[in-house]
Amino acid sequence: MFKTVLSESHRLHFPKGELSGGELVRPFECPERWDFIKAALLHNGHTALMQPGELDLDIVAQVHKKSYIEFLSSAWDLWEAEGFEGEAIPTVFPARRMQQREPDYIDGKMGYYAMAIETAITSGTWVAAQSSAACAHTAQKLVSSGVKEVFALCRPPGHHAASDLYGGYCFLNNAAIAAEGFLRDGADRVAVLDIDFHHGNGTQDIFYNRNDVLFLSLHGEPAAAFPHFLGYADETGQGDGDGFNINYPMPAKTTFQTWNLALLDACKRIRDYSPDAVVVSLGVDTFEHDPISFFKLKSDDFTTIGEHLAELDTPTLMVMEGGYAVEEVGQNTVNVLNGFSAHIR
Ligand code: Q9C
Ligand code: ZN
Repeated sequence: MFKTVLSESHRLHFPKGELSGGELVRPFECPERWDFIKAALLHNGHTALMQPGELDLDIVAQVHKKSYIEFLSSAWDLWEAEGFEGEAIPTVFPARRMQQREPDYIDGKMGYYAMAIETAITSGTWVAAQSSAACAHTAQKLVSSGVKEVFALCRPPGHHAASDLYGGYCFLNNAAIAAEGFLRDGADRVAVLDIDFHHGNGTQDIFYNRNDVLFLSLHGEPAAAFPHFLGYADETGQGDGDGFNINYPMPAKTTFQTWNLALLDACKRIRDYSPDAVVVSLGVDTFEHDPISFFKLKSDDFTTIGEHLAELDTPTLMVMEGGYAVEEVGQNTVNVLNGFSAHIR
């Protein structure tokens, strides 16, 4: 049985609008995702639920820049103080050949720290983002203390958030915070395996120059899929991190047969690295009916994924990322956990 760390505070982040196809639509990343996952956990006998402890701000500060944390914690207040009526969304960006300096004015700050604008900031966003990170951190502590089946039901997700960038529904990088936690608690090497449909640009960026965290990501190829500007196979790391970043971009309509070959290769690379802990950025937006993604995985395939993860035979933390086929997101997620449970020693 999995132990799940989760917090009702996720509900404090629920923007009314997401800019998609030129319209403000109801966000794909919505509170019901969490409800369906929780329901599926209980339905499958994973009844051990716990709330996170206090968030360790030192660990957050290890992953994110001080100025970015300051921005996230004050953005809504600055936005409101301007008298703006809508949710906080940027309109202007430090594009090519422009200055990369943080402006004083909130409109400028928004664009300075955004990597995408579908993600609105609202009054409860910062508290919700911290509660999500706290779930990852508390869950990591459980794994470090020897608990074998641990799931951080993080919402909002985290893997698009870099040290100083938010977007793609993400604010704090929960998986990176967990990885740092493992290192702090004695691990020499940690692998972060990102199986969300989207490239984990934030996590890649955070660890790009380091060899104590191996980052591997299976995702829709950037030429066709969000986040579009990172995630190519030739991004292999830099400096000390050279060779410790591995991307598996795949084209539209990729089926489990092909995707699984990438997973098996990633598992082999993880074994060669011999980490003390594995963090799985667990997105289930690879599902065939996901509304914003283009892979073709079926519900049963998620069970097989869990089995392969168990075969790594390494202390593992599952961290929730994306998955937007709301009614199926719960069972697909729990299938991964069930496959893992059935195969761990
Ligand atoms: N019209 C995660 O899965 N927009 N983030 C895609 C939709 C952004 C996904 C285009 C998708 C972000 C954690
Ligand atoms: Zn995703």
